[in-house]
Amino acid sequence: MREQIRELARRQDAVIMAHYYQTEDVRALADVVGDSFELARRAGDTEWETIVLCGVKFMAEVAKILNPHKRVLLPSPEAGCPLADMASPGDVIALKEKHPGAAVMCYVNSSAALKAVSDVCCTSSTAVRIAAALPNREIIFVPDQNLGAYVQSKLPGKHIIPFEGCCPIHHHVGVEDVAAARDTLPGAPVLVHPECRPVVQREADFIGSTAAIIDYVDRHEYDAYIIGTEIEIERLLRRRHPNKAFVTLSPDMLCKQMKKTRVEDVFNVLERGGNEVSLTDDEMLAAQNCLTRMIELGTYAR
Ligand code: CIZ
Repeated sequence: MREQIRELARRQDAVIMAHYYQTEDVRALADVVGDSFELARRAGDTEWETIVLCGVKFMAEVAKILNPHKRVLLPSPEAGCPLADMASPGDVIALKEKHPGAAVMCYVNSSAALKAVSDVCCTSSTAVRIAAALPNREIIFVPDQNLGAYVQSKLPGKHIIPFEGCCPIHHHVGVEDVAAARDTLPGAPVLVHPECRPVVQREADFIGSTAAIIDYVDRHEYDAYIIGTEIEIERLLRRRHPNKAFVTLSPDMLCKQMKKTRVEDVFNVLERGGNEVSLTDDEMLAAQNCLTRMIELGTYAR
């Protein structure tokens, strides 16, 4: 099936992109593997006619908004992100009325409608630098409260007004999980994602996006690491560093939505078509500015 997928992609001038949280067999099909920022950036760069986005709905929407004339296919159309639907445009409008001088920054894990009412978008790898680059002191941050708190901790001169959303996978881990993991792998550094709660962030040796966590392990010489993000990152790191030990903070850090895409779905979407992301011109136009600003400020930030 792998061969057939490659051939179908070649004939349709399609690029296959996969998020780090996709399973190994799906990532192995991809021309580009990365975090949301990298996928968004490369989707905009690419000369291909079709983008097959192995990830969740908001990622495919981002690719489409940045490339309105391309065909963007989501192999598993039911793969969503619970965080993306936590805040509505109405919530942002209400916050804007309360804080008229504030910029609205929205995490990429959000709907196209939320991006349309935001001034700038960000990913976890770019949030701090993009917030720092904004002229406003007050920033309404939607929808992830923990990433908002992380940005606030890094930029005390700013006033971050967080929305109360969260990623259930990251939010549910606690300090007791950190203590248990430290007992399992004594001396191993604890690397956590900023979607974890501030109490957990404070216990960590390093806080960073998936790309930053992978980079940290690549650059350090410890024998073992404790990983505080979706379990696929531990699996990816094990393959990359077979002589090192890894443990994820909790076995529950598994995003079922990210695991919905199977190799067969990639085959089916290329062979039969369908599952094409469809947004109206108005929806795309309204959300575009916030994403192009993210790419500009985020690329500079990297
Ligand atoms: O930005 C992303 O792709 C997500 C969901 C996490 C991360 O830190 O890469």
